[in-house]
Amino acid sequence: GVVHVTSFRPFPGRQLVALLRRCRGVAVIERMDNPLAQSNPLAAELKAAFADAAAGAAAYPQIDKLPNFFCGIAGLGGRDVRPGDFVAVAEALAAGKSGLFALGIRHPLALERREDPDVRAPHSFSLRGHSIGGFGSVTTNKVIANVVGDLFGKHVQAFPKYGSEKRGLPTNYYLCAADEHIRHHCELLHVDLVAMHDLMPFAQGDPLVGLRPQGAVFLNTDKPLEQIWASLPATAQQRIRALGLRLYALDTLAIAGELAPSPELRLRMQGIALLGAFLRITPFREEKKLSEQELYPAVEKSLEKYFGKRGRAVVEANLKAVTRGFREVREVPVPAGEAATAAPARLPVLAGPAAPDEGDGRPLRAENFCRVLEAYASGGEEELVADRDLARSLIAAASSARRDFTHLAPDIPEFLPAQCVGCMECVTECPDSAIIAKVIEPAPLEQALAAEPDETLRAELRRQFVETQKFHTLPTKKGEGGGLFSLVIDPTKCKGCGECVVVCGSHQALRMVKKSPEALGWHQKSTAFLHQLPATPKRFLSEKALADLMLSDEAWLYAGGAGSCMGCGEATALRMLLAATGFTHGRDNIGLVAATGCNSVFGSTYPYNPFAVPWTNSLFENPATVAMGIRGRWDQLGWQGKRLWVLGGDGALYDIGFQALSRLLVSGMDVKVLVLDTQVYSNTGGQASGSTFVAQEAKMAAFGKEGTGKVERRKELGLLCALHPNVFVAQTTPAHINHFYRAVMEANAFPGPAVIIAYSPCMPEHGIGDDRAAEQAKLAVESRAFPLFVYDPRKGERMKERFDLKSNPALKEDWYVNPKTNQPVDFIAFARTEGRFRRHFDADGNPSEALKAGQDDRLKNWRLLQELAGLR
Ligand SMILES: Cc1ncc(C[n+]2csc(CCOP(=O)(O)OP(=O)(O)O)c2C)c(N)n1
Ligand code: SF4
Ligand code: SF4
Ligand code: SF4
Repeated sequence: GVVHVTSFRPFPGRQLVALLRRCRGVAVIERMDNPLAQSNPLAAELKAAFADAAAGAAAYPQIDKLPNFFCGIAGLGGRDVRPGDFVAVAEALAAGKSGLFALGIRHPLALERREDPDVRAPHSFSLRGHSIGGFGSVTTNKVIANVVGDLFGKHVQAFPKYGSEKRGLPTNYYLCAADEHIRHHCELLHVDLVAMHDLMPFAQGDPLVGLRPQGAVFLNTDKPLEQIWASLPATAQQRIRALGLRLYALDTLAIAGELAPSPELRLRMQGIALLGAFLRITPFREEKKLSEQELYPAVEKSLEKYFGKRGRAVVEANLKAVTRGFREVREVPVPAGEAATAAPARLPVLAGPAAPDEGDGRPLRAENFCRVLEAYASGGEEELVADRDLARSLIAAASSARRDFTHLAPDIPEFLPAQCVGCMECVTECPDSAIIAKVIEPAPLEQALAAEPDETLRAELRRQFVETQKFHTLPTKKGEGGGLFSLVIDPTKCKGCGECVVVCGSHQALRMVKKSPEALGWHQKSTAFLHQLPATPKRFLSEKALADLMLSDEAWLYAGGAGSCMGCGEATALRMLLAATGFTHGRDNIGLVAATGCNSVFGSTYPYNPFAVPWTNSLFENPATVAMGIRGRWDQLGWQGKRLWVLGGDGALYDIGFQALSRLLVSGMDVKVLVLDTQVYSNTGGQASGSTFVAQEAKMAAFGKEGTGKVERRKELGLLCALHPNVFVAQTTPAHINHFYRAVMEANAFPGPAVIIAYSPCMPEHGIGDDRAAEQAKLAVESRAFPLFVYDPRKGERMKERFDLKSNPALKEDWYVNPKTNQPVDFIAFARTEGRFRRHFDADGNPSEALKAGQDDRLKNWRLLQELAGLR
């Protein structure tokens, strides 16, 4: 039998003893590990309750012997707890085993899962999806669940795989429909339908695992029907034949591209076409004898529920996508014949420039770590033995360099060298370290080209190197000899956000193109060629031209391959922080202490770590405290020169860890702090923080019948920090390259604590396009939503000497007026461009009273800053 404890306090000791006293053995399964304790908490309390009963405590049932306690740890490494695990526990218990066991991992204490029975109710139907975060699959799955529940009267369970992947990265989702209440909750291994966003899942494991004979496979592909079969790996063809699977295909991206009301909805909308295909290829509609037309009202109702708040046009576009999915999904003919037996294609691990290189005798050995990376790349991570290195979650430096994103995005930038001026903005702003630039002297370039045997390729490679004003004309005039500038887009790192194209702007030296085997082949070749060239000679690097920092190898301390969303503003801020610090202090003199938040999640999703410098994460609330400890020890060791940075979101540093931050600031210790200000708790889905703007719609500050978004005024963390004794403070954005770099360099040089607050656009929470980070940050500054400032306590006795507002436009005015439109760029103008304020505008575009209050808050703040800077 099974007892499920739902209330831990007051502990139901008497009741549990009464229920279990006749059992010979009791297995206690807890989703945690309490190292060095007597037992996990539930097991400890249960044993205590039995001890009380044995001692004859009042009101306890009498017992004459104790059961055999068998205590288990589940869920380590985020592993699923499966029906087969319960079978293994029951068998071990029946065999009289006692003591401690673990589930779901490879470890001496683990019970082996020999089989994984199908525990679904009879006539259940289940779907497993293999998709990409941000493709709308999680929402689609919920909409499908609603429709199946409403229209077909089924019990439905729909959920995504629990994990830390953000937008743009592979993920799974599950749906189960049954005629009775669904009692299991685990990742679905026994399924009737597998849906795939493309062919990638075949390279990452076995997406057909657990698919029943005569089941169905849905494939999103832009290939013509007749080419689809040939594009499948041989092992997949063989399985499809052997199991008699039906194969369906649809180009959902094309449908979304034609129907999406705005470009940023294109990726998110493609998932919804699957709903149409689902209704067509599953048996539900026929069982209920519903016509196509009878489906749509229920579909519309569900779409209204999920997309209604985005407006009628979005609901209608989604409904059209469903209709087209229903009508256009095609069955792919499976040709007769034998398929060759071949091992499943596995993704090779990239040979990265930053190889894990810890030597023997160190806790993290290279061969171990390559084994881990290979296992994760090919979907074999469950086979890894939970040894000492794995159990401590140690990750080799810059291991994310070995992660391959080549097949994630549909588009990739193309470089048009003739238009490039070498401004380095694209290299600096790319959140994924995917653009690499170099300046090279003509002789070594010719030497490298000479090694290329293919003449056409050689000519094409040479064409990529351009004579720019900065690196060629000016040095030539000075008689120093000019250099040639070039950049490449590493296809294994680019997530296709398009931000580089936006920042390149009127230079028009970058444009997005559809990925093709030719385009990818070219990017691979040009990237390999650039990597083998010598580093940019030092004479082309000047501390005055800060945008050029990333030409230097020392500045390259954040590898691509992190799990951040496409276009994430936090990632750019982190890269730039490391570039400026590495450039002046060197990679061996930097340490990072991260607060839990997006930065720690995309920065340490096992086994991928983008940081080439030591990094640690303790808790959400305590990075400042941990850093004080590290600083103290470093100083004892005489390591005063090393720079130590705390990283954290606004949730961590404006709110939950504010007290610890304040303690650090008054301590005077030489610790620097970077606040990644997204104005919400991004990692947990956008709860309001102290930094959220007035009127902004966020969780805990909802917009609707009960509220108008955030009502409290914004907390100005920068000012609060500045009023601590002797702290350097800057408020800046990664889009203001010089301001940002200068602030970091000053902070590093400041003898004491320093705080940098970086405006970090967050696509899903701000409701902006994946390519908008830099543009929205600029607008936030222009509109006084987030003014730039630097507070340097060394600059003088009076506040106005220490407080610098330079780099904001129209310093003495309330609002900056855009010379092109002649319109003031006020907070309302900024709000108009972001989804988080969308509902404050009526159909005619008039702002709400609440948004006007938001504008008032920003103006009051700006005037206070002007006053501090002596401008009012
Ligand atoms: C004490 C504590 N409470 C809650 C959480 C769950 N949690 C993890 S990250 C996070 C949000 C982080 O938000 P923020 O600091 O703004 O960083 P962002 O994700 O926006 O970068 C929360 C609430 C936690 N880890 N610890
Ligand atoms: S599209 Fe995005 S990820 Fe790709 S190179 Fe440009 S900025 Fe980087
Ligand atoms: S932003 Fe455009 S002009 Fe500037 S370096 Fe990049 S490609 Fe060249
Ligand atoms: S900060 Fe926003 S954009 Fe960046 S990873 Fe987190 S949720 Fe994604």
